[in-house]
Amino acid sequence: MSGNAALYFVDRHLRDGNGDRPAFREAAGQKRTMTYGELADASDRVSGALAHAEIPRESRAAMLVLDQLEFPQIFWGCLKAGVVPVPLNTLLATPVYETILNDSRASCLFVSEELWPVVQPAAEASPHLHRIVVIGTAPEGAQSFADFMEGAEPSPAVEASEDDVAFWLYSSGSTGQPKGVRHVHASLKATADTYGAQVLQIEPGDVIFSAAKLFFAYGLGNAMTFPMSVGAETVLFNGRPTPDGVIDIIATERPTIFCGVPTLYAAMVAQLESQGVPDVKLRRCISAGEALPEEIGRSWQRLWGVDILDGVGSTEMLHIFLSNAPGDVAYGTSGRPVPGYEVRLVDENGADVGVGGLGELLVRGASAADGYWNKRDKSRATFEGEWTRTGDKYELTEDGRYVYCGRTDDMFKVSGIWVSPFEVEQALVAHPAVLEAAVVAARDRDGLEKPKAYIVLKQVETDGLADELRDFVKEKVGKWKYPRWIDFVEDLPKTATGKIQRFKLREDS
Ligand code: 3SK
Repeated sequence: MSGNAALYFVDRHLRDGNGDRPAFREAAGQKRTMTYGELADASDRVSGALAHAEIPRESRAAMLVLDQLEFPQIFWGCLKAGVVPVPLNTLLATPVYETILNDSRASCLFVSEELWPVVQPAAEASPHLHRIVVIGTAPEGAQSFADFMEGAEPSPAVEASEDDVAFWLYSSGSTGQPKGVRHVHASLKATADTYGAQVLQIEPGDVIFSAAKLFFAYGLGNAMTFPMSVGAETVLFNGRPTPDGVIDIIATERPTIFCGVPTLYAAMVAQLESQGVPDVKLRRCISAGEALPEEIGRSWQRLWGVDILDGVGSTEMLHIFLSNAPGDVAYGTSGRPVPGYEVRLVDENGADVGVGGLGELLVRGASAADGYWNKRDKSRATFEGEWTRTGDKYELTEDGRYVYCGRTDDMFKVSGIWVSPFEVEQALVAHPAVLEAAVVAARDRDGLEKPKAYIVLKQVETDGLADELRDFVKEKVGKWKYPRWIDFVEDLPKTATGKIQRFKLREDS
């Protein structure tokens, strides 16, 4: 039996007579729907069209695609063709897309028409791209998705080993240099069998809505592989998940499972406390991306009568490996290892750390990535045999739960997505008014981390400069990375060798 994951997640539903079951529905735009049978057919045709376009097996197909029906069609179509889809964060800036297109040497790009302007300069400069397929109206030099699919001969899934690389996801590194994380076919089923089946306990009758997008490993499991592992239905939303918009979608689409991140939960709680909760029965809510503040979990429970299961995962492990579980929730902790995963805490010398001590979290499980693309040193430093280093510091409590205590480096997450202080600093110093910049994580009113910048100017501060710098960072490195607070200072604290002492700024912030 072939190990191609598309056979299990897509075609199995046809064999089981479930082709008519609803698989995806869109909550916005054209509000289209798609059954499992329609997805099987569309992904066969994507596979055939890739072959017709002579996109070779194992080459990369970059996907800058919103949460819309074409996302699963393209993703599974690539797997069927043996082409490696690389879903990309839709919030990045042009220079980062340029880096990724060069690093991955993607031969093909699928892009939603709304996102074409931001990737266009990078796509046009890429020496590797042979084909650009735009979902919507195609500009010159590109092909529309409708044309790409027109008359494509369906092509069934190629034979693949479970250990063949199936897809990549890009994760940002501590220097802001994105790393291509290579995942094999077997990892998808491994996360569905562990977290999906045993913590989320997803069932065929569930309707799932994930505010975290499909390009993110967390969203890919929540909104695609977990529901597809049992024949459940997903609500897709192609817009920005604002608290208002998400509450509205829950009220109208009536999901049974909701997946969010702490920043969004905090904003939704504030809103729901004044406007009241829609009359919808959510049976499961989950959170990941960064540690959920205790008070947000408790308030959500009071409002909806359902706990938020807070967990921690990583792009390298594909999904959540440490989590609170139904009936076993301790707010303020990341819970216990998900069945199927083992974790360890180690000190700087690699010695195991016991209850009450602080150590780096290492994890072992079947969904670990095969390594980073073209980054041998980083792969060796992260994937130590069967154990994967997370870079997170944790403490183990007497009752076997893990409590998050920060990063081993300066990285932090905003709305569940990594931010490298170094990368934001580089963006700031590229502005003509900035002499030096240092960025640290500071906590907002909900206790969630956001970038704060300390800036030494070349000139005196002018009106509107802080806002101009925020826009500049958004443009250069990504929309979520801009500093929420900016302090203009005379100088920055430095070591004798000139390194910025971020810890001093952190004490201050
Ligand atoms: O950040 C997380 O906690 C996470 C969870 C699931 C999948 C991927 C990630 C990064």
